[in-house]
Amino acid sequence: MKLTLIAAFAALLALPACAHDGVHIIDPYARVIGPSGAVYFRIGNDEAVDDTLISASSPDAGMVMLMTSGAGSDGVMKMSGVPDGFAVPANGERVLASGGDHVMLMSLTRSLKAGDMVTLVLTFAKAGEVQVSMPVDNDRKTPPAVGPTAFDAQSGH
Ligand SMILES: [Cu+2]
Repeated sequence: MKLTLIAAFAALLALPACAHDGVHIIDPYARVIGPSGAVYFRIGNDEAVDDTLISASSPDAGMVMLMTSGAGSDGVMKMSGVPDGFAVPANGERVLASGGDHVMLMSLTRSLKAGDMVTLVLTFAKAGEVQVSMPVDNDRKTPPAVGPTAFDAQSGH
């Protein structure tokens, strides 16, 4: 009995520290061009209910918006705001990636270079606030969520 308890306790300790309130942020990074930037990451949801990323803020930016990139009806790639937020399916994942969904940083409060850390506070409908830090990495490539990566080279995201 005692041995079983110790084994169970050891297994608990081995759990990753990110098991908080159902959602966790995977592989976040920021791409910065001048006074603005775009942040990409994956959102994992371990809960049996859907969640939604409804807003974001950052001490490093004057304004933060949830945005998506994609081709308009005229075929031209453009960005637009996502007022309803990013839905994250139950027991699933939502990918924010170059050429698609992203968190936009505007009016950066300091100049950021490669390797600098950026802090984001993400607000989820169910999980509440999740704070995440990520490096600036303008060279990292993620697979485009939608459309060609050519848009990426032109706009910075
Ligand atoms: Cu944008």
